[in-house]
Amino acid sequence: MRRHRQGDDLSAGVPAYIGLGSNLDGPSAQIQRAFTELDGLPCTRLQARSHLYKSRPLGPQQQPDYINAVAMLATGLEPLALLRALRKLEEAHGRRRSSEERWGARNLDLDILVYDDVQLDTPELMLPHPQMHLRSFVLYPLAELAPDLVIPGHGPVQALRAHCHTPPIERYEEIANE
Ligand code: A4P
Ligand code: MG
Repeated sequence: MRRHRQGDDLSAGVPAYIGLGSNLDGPSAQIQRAFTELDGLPCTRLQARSHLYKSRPLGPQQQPDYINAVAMLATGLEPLALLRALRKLEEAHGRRRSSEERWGARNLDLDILVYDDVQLDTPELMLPHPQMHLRSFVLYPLAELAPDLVIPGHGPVQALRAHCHTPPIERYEEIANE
């Protein structure tokens, strides 16, 4: 997974957890590609990735099921620089925000769930992600990577997952030709 790139200061990296979601244009392939692309961001490496999970959409129901996963990064990018880099990846996957309804179908959604111990409350970036403790499609994959991680004000991921059943979720076994 690791590729050394000259000029990267990897020792300065902090842990950041990214939620990946897709329900259009071959969702599992979109997510797999995004893992590789995350590992290719400047000053960033992919430390770990969860399995893929499948769930019904939260929000408007007239859209395909979602595939979700979580990636753990070590990154030297500041939070806003990371957010902007994630937006570029979303756009490279063909995502066009202006044509989307809120919580509507998308090729790729990349949310920063947790960035080190940073807490932020601005319209552009909220950390930790404000809905993460309520969402099965975040908590199940995140619990694989960081069960003891404490979400400020809510508790450890593993305990939150044990009480979260919305939306119903299952591990997604990859099938060729999806
Ligand atoms: N923003 C603020 N904080 C953050 C953060 N921590 N990470 C801002 C990323 N973005 C953050 O996001 C809207 C705005 O949130 C951005 O301008 C950003 O600066 P967006 O990606 O443009 O739009 P969105 O993702 O449609 O909006 P929203 O409300 O964040 O949606 P969610 O919460 O991402 O939910 N059902 C299933 N089963 N699986 C899913 O993955 N996803 C959604 C979208 C709905 N239903 C789902 C799933
Ligand atoms: Mg988003």
